[in-house]
Amino acid sequence: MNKFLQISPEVKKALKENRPVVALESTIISHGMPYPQNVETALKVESIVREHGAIPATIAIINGKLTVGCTKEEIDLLGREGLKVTKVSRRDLPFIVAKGINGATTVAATMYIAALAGVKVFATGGIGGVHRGAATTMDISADLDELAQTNVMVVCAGAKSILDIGLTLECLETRGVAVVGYGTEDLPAFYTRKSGFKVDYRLDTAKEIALAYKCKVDLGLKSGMLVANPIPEQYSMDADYINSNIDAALKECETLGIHGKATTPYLLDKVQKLTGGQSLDANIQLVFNNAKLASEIAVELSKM
Ligand code: PSU
Ligand code: MN
Repeated sequence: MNKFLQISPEVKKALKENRPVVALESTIISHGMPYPQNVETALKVESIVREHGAIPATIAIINGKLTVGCTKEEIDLLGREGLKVTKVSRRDLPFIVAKGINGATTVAATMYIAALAGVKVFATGGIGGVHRGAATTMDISADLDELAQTNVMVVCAGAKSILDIGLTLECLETRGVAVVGYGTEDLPAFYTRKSGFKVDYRLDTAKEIALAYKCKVDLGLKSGMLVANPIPEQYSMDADYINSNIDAALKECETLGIHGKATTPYLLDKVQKLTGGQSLDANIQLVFNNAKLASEIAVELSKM
């Protein structure tokens, strides 16, 4: 075991017994949602995972340790401290570990730590991708390169239109990462069920998704897999409404000259403010929905 890993006794036992475990990220807690909804959501997601027969493993850096299976107190701390907690992507890991401080892990860093611990399935809301205007800014999330090299399946709600969805798909294709649509041919766009872009493979059951992932591993292909799960109909937002607010947020981001790792959290917060919290509600519901699917996939995988 890696000397910086700290796996909770419950997760350690589940992994040893080959029982289903679902990884959960922490940037979504500290930088993706306001307090106290962030903590409430994180704890509820854990209980949804349990209700569906898997063990939740919220991942973060706590006092410099790569922690797999945060306690309730640690989740509360990550949520309360919010933006004060360093957002940690792959490149940041050694520095936060060296300093022995706390860090909220992005999809990339969470995947890396999950793989070190032996967790195969990870649920979140949205991944980072190719930002709009990336042709000049080169703003492409490290999440995409992590998906290219780390054996963890990520269940998300598709790509948000704060990103350039078409270019994000191109980047994934180049990196050998398949995008699976759960019960859909159309890639979901986070707040809405459709983006107008096609997924690579439509699979309709958790079992089929688990089998495809198992075949990928058995083929010796070292990469992630992206599963896109559409937001439940009753929580999906009007496409024109959300997109016009995203456009306004993007414009403001550009005017203020926000760039680098601050971009994604800024856009998420701005969109939440512009929609009066409506997008936050949708965000919370889609995370619940992804936690359920990821748990079902982890259960199927543990039987194979
Ligand atoms: N998209 C969301 N919510 C989030 C994020 C993305 O809808 O919380 C977070 C995830 O942790 C993701 C990170 O890995 O933002 C991507 O940041 P960046 O674009 O800086 O790589
Ligand atoms: Mn970026």
